[in-house]
Amino acid sequence: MQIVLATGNPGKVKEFQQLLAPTGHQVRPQSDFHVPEAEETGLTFVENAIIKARNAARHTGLPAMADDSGIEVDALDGAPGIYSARYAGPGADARANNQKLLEALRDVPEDQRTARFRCVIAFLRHAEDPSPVLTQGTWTGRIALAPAGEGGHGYDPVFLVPELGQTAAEIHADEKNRRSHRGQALAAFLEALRREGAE
Ligand code: ITT
Repeated sequence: MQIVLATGNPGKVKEFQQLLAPTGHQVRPQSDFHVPEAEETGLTFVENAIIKARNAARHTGLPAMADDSGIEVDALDGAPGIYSARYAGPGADARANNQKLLEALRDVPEDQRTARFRCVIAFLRHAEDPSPVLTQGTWTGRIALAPAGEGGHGYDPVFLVPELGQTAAEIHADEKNRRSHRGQALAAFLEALRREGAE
């Protein structure tokens, strides 16, 4: 099946392509179709994922999937959450977001720096699909005291995987995909598609 991937984030595109490579699905980023970015006006990951997938389905006439994700930090009452991409302001880059997060946690001791990545995937068979497929994944860890690693994207350099003692930017991409919120949400999505095909 040809599916449009409704994201403008190259880090997500790379991970989706790695994760979907062994499947038969042909997933093409929305930039291939010149889809304009949707405004994320939702108040939840679910709402924003649906908004983005619907926008791409509308502009292409093809089935579309979107990922809305972010990081929730317990010491900040779950912030930045759905606002993760724009934590340090509109158009902020990853470095600025990470710096702001480390600053906000400056006085928070290691054992209280717990956090989790969340990812919701929405899939719409067509723009007016009344029952989108929705799946989600969570990845629990801690915010590091300082950034480390060159891999990944976004908050990966400050997201410590406690079992490995390394940040998400220090581990191999395959290792991240096996553990990550996105990997889990995508595995659940592929399972839902398989079940739908079987029905
Ligand atoms: P699209 O909306 O175009 O998909 P975006 O980057 O704006 O791109 P979101 O609104 O879903 O996407 O924001 C998610 C932010 O959460 C993203 O910009 C990262 O900063 C962070 N994030 C999500 N998944 C991540 C991951 O696997 N590693 C590091 N940071 C991640």
